[in-house]
Amino acid sequence: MVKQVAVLLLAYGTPANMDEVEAFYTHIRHGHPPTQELLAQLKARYEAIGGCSPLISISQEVARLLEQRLNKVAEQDAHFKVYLGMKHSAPFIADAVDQAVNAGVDAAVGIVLAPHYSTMSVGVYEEEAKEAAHQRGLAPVTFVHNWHLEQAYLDALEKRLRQSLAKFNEEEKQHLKLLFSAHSLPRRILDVGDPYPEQLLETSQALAMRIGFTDWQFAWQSAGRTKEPWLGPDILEVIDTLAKEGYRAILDCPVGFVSDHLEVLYDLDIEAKARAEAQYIHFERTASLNTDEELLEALAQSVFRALQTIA
Ligand code: FEC
Repeated sequence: MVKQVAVLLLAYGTPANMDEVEAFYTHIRHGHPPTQELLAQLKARYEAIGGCSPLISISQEVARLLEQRLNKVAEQDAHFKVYLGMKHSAPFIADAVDQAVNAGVDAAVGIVLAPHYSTMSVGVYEEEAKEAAHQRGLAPVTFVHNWHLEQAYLDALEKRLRQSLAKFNEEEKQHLKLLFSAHSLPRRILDVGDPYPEQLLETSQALAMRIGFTDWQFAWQSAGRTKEPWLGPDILEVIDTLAKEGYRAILDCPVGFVSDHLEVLYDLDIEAKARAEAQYIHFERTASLNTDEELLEALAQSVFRALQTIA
């Protein structure tokens, strides 16, 4: 008999339009509404990228293509259905689980569209998915914790790094700093030995080695506007320091993100770029993976590996 496998493909979420920004922000802030000032600032960031983040449409396309890929490659005794669930906006993680329950499946695999594990990111998706599955009587969810060294993911980023390096002239390349960046998290994750910083460095190191580049460093980006300290240095500070050191070219590879969304289109393309250009630095960032074949391959391989652990 053909085994029915649900893949819960999970992503951050985004407001569908400007009217939903407040509800989205309140959800991110664990039910605490933002001040009018913070809300206005967030709305201004969405307006600056055209009013809407492409995160949901890209994630929906990834879900569709991943389902096709899994069914093309898989052996005949498994049939995959991919259900997209968001942490902070509809369709929520529980909605994806509902769909899987209604379809009646024999096994479920959860994977997040974020390659690196943190108790505060992937750990939360996992908890929510498992809780929803448990409450609704879905098969136990086997979770992919991280896929930050998956070959196809590294291949895709290596290709993008090489494409971006070609945008600098020879003189700029002589004095170019390569940055790798990811969403910052509150510094307290270090107290629990969270693997997030280490996994990000592993990805960065592997990529720098692949392209034979030694002048690189890691920078954090997009820290939340909360009172507690966040991991640093922030990419904006790093740009200022590099300007003082005389760098005139920076290439940033946001390894922690897979798609275009607010934190890439605003924080890097608008804010970081402006900060660099004000100091006469040529700033580029690698193109997002979005619906790239190699991203789909990395996700598919991770799902197959997870399935082997339950077979
Ligand atoms: O395009 C969009 O509309 C959504 C872009 C977006 C992505 C994203 C990914 C991650 N976040 C992570 C951690 C945190 C923590 C907080 C937090 C806050 C925000 C705020 C916005 C936001 N994040 Fe985000 N994140 C995106 C957007 N993030 C907007 C509010 C910022 C503010 O305070 O003004 C703090 C709240 C909390 O305690 O939860 C922590 C991590 C990722 C990467 C992994 C993933 O995608 O899940 C980690 C995309």
